Amino acid sequence: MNDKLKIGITCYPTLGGSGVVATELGKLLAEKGHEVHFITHSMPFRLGKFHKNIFYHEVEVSQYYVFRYPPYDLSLASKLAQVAKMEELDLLHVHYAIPHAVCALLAKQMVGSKLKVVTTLHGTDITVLGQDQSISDLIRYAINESDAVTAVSKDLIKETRELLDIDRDIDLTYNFVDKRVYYPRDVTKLRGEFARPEEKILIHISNFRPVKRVQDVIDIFANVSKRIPSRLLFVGEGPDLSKMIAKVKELGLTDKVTFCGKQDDVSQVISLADVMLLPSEKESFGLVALEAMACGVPTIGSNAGGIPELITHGETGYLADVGDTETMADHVVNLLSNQVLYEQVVQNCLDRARYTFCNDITTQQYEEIYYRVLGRE
Ligand code: U5P
Repeated sequence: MNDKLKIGITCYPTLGGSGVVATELGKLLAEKGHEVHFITHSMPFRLGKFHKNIFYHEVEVSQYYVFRYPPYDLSLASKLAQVAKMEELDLLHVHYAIPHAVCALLAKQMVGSKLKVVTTLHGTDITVLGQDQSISDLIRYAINESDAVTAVSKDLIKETRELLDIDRDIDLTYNFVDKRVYYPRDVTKLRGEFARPEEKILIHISNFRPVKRVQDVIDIFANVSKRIPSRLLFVGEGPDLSKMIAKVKELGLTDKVTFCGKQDDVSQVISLADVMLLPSEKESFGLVALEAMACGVPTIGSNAGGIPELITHGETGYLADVGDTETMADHVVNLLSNQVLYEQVVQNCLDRARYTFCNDITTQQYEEIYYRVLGRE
């Protein structure tokens, strides 16, 4: 089946794996000829330039004075219904159960059951909100009433079933990277601006939330830098950033660590690095590790959540228990001290990213789900 669809997409448009994946998926669907309507509170940051077949509808929140809290969720539901009607959308693909799936289900009630709702679970709505009794019934409702539900790792599916007592079908749709954007680049010149030729570069990219355990990144680097000449690059910003800047100073590592801040396009900076560090406490997938893998940069991190589904220990990177920074540092040193092993691991990364997590596979998988819910298989 290859008829073209009209798809509404709602996601968190700011930094974070779910918004990035939703935006990239929308761009790829548009390239395949589908009409894609982003319905969000601000422009998704990876949307970038003008694209044929992509439309953007901004959700404006009413500031009417009787509202103690501006009702974003109701404004979104109403906008989803409005766009669905006006543009004759076939379906809404919403990323995150709360509030997006709930809003989409309300829009569906307003528009009629021909409008289908596909919900993708990315993590936080299950692993954090799912534990909150006051909201778990609503999340369960959103999941059970969606026409299809997908999740980005087997671990997340398992957790959804256990925490929320869900037994409906959930499709596994791993995250993906666009191979035209993430590939190994020759960055010799740029690298010279960050490190001396004998120095190795370690990188960490995140939203600096406590769950990312950025402190562990510093501990790993402090250990590694005593054993091999190396530097650390941090990309991104978030709640723990200032604490981490202070920590780096306290440890006397300021000369070896660069905080690059938030970057809109990380594909080039990743290629500067020799390894990626991802020691998270929880991670439903770990998109940055995949972005690194596609650029030929192995990840050393924790075996939390969905990370082991992405990183095959000993083949495309190395994993240790959450908080075991010593073992992680040993893995970094072993890998970076053995050129033959390093080249093999890099090759494994490139193959795995290309054959297992590539944009073509995932886009087709989502299309099949759309056709299935619309009864057009
Ligand atoms: N990200 C950026 N710029 C930054 C920090 C993060 O684009 O400054 C992106 C990562 O490249 C990744 C996403 O696509 O945000 C974070 O995903 P995750 O690793 O939290 O799943």
